[in-house]
Amino acid sequence: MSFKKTFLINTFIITTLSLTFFSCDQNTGSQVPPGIPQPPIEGDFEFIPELSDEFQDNAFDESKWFRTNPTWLGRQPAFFSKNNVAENDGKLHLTMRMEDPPDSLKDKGFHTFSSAAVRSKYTVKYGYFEIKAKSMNSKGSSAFWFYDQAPGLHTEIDVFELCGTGERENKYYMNVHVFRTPYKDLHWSRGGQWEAPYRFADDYHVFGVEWTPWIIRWYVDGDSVRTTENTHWHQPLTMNFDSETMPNWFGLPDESELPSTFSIEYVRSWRYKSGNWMNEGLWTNKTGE
Ligand SMILES: [Ca+2]
Repeated sequence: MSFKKTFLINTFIITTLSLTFFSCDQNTGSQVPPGIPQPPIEGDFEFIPELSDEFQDNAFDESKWFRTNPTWLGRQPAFFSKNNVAENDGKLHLTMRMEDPPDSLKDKGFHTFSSAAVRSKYTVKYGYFEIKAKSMNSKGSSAFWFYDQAPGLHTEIDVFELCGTGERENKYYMNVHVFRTPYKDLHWSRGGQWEAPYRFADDYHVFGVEWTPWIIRWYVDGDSVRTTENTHWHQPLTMNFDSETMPNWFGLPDESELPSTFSIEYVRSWRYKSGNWMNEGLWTNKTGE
């Protein structure tokens, strides 16, 4: 068989397989891989079904996710309401709206706004994680982040916190926080920022984070936008999507902007298959600073 003929046949087979292996989501027109999704970066990865969801069922998966943050009521003045979390049209939706809080929250600084949070029931340490999402078109935050609190450890990795309108509407904020270590009870953070040539509330984009014992690297639509040394983030963390009012940072949303919705087309997660470092906490600086 000539090379050309082989090439043409191979091309035909690959094209046919590609068409066969990707079904089209009729609601959104997006491509949904029916098999096990492959990570877009190189590495010895395995898929984590417990921390992945295509949100195609129109039914919120209670086996994977809490419909709120079970240990936090929200950032005042907005309180987390389970009614603001919905799965439909192949997406997970988190909404912020004007709403008076229940009486039990009124003396805790909550008023005027309700918001939404989804937290994973599983924790993970290291891997590659990505979501396809569109931010709220308001000053309510849209965030994808990891954290957990334990007696001697409280750390956080923010893949993004977005402010949908105003002067920050194209700013991509990537912070890592340390609140507590076995060595020190002191909050500090290391921030990073990238500026997009578009508004995050206008369209869906793919946001990823690569978390290894050595580095944390952020991706937007496949391009690396920041890398920082991993000096402290060696704790199994929960995965979170939420929206908060940020009165001291973004400013409160204007009434005319609400309700607004942070929509997530999918979340996909992979962990590293092997490596002796998987169960080690590699503290580079044991003073906790
Ligand atoms: Ca979807």
